[in-house]
Amino acid sequence: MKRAIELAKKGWGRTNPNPLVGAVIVKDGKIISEGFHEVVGGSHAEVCAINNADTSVAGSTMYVNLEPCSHYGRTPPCVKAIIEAGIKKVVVAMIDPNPKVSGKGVNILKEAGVEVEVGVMEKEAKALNEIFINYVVNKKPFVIMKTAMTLDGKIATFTGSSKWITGTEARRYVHIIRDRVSAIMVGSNTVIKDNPFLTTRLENKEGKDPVRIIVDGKGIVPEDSNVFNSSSKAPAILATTLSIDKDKEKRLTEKGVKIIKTEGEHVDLKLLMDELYKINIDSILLEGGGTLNSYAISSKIVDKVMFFIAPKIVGGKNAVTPVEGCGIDKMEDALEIKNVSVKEFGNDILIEGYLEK
Ligand code: AOF
Ligand code: ZN
Repeated sequence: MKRAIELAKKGWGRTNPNPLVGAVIVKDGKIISEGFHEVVGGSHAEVCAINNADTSVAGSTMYVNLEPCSHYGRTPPCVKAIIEAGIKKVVVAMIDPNPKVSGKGVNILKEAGVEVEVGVMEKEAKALNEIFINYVVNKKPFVIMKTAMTLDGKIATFTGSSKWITGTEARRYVHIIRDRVSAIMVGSNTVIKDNPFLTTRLENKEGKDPVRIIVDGKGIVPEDSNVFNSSSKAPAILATTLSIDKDKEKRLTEKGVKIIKTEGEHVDLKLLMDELYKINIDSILLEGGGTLNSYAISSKIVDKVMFFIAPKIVGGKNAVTPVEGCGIDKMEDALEIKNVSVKEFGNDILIEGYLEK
């Protein structure tokens, strides 16, 4: 199962909004075949493993990190392929949270006389597919708020200088995350101040750019900003309100920018999430700044946080912090981060954890 999970990770950033799945076929104590889900719409991991076998898989055991599917979707059901191949036993890490499958896959296998064991490395399998689980259960994109701050909690100096807070290893990891998620989201201030491309730059692999989402209620982001003019194949989305200038909206649309509008003075982030879910965006890396972060937290759209901390002190009471807005008044109301874990990147540390919504 460990190997199946390792294989599943090869699909990172390519299977969205579908799950990461790996499958291993074992016969007489030896691995005789392996497969993983490479790309959304492509063959499922189980079918890849069966097709990749050089010898007969009849009488073998399959290890797979997600319950085999029972439905006709983009591809025919995997349970059918497993039964027809004569596989004797299937070891599954977790039941599929997708209501189209959930439990039905296991039942069909059992009815056909295939032995099934469920729950092997379940915790690891659920962590691996946290984005997919949230997508099919909550029908929302999984939002990861990422920030890089100094030891004294600043995301820039008082003059706005922010290049660079963290070192190369930490920044490289952020690009790996950009490669895995469907979209990246920033506020208008970040685009105006930093003029970022919001693309993925990896060293030894071709990266996949995420869809670039700019939250700009007033419609003030300049049309010549890099996000609207780069050669990236990934679409740009401007999330704004009805107050955007009609001619500007027209010109941006002609450039290929998708405009999503909500009513009211500010972009309604919850409604925006519903719209993004509808276009298959299963995950969003929220890269600030402080105002959008605060608004995202108060709108309860954030699922996970990633705080990179660099061992530097910049000071300054006007230097911005990762979460601006008004803040809460009582410490007992502070947002608590659950399942906290810590990683090191060079001299920087990363604290990750989850928000209860
Ligand atoms: C995958 N890859 O390896 C497995 C999946 O959209 P479809 O028709 O490809 O079906 C997707 C569903 O199939 C998915 O939500 C999950 O429930 C199940 N298993 N999906 O994309 C795989 N094993
Ligand atoms: Zn399947």
